[in-house]
Amino acid sequence: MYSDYLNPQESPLAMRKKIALIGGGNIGGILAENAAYRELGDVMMFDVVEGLPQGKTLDMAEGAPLVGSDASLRGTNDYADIAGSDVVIITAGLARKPGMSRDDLLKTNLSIMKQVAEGIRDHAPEAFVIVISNPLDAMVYTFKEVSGFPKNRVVGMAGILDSTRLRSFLAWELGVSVKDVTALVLGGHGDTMVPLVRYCTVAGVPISQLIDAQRIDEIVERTKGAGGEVVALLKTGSAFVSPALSALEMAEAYLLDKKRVFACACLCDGEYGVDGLYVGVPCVMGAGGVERILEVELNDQERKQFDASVEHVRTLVGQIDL
Ligand code: TXD
Repeated sequence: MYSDYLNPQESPLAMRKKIALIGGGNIGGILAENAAYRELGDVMMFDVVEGLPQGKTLDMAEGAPLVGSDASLRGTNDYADIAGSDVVIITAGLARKPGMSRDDLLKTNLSIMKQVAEGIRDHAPEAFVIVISNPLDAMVYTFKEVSGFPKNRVVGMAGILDSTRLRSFLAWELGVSVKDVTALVLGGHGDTMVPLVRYCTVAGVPISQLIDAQRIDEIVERTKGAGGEVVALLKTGSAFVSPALSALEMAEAYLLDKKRVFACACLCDGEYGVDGLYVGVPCVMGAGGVERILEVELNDQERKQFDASVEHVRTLVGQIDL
């Protein structure tokens, strides 16, 4: 029985942080592997499928000597095992199939998120929670409402992924290092997302000086459709490596108090003229979780696109019956 398996590092004296992963599927597996192998913290993977989290984490734990990691990796079907988690990352829920929008997942994933929120509220009430499940803006809102956690400890992973995708496309276009490209994508995590081209740079140089306007528009459209592009190719699910790596940047910023600036789905209470909704905005992330939201200047066109994106989120959230 798995419960007989005792990971020697699973000691009450372990000084590592504890990272719980709710959902042990495609993204959950990448999260577990990278979090443990980077020794970001000890990993506890939860899933409703018997054996899935136990088997995945046992396999990873057995490979640990090859990467020199001493972080523990455990799987469970019991929420009690996430007790004491510093960070909880939620991927529980269905993923898209070709032809589906993120919004099509609302009904099914809403009932899952309610269950997950209760489990985390009851067993890891002090954790910093990163929601990944789609439709993201509605799922993170649901978690906040059901759990009652403070807004600085509930955040959605989306804009950082969309911004990262835009960074990649720009770097490939210009033949430059991805390290030197910065990009910012705000708004809802869907077709109405708002890539802020004016704030995209290569080593501080605005991309408008380096790429013609028509090509920039094409790259912006690819960014908006990037998730769907992967779904169409995979046919059996959605992107899972880049989302996992994006969420780990957020978890690391919290655990190591890095004061990173990311576009994340944060609860806006008046910022950007938005009240009581989670939408993608730039925030400072550190030991205080979402420590503050940065309000950047938007021109008329950007403001119009942002407001339209917010309205889409508001309509989606309006369908939630808690
Ligand atoms: O940028 C973003 N936020 C998006 C999010 C990027 C990519 C994927 N996005 C969404 O993440 C996707 O649309 C899904 O809603 C989630 C998870 O995607 P993943 O690809 O990891 O899905 P899988 O492989 O189907 O894994 C989901 C796991 C699976 O193992 C189920 O058994 C489990 O969730 N599951 C549950 N775990 C806990 N509790 C409950 N109730 C539950 N139901 C299913």
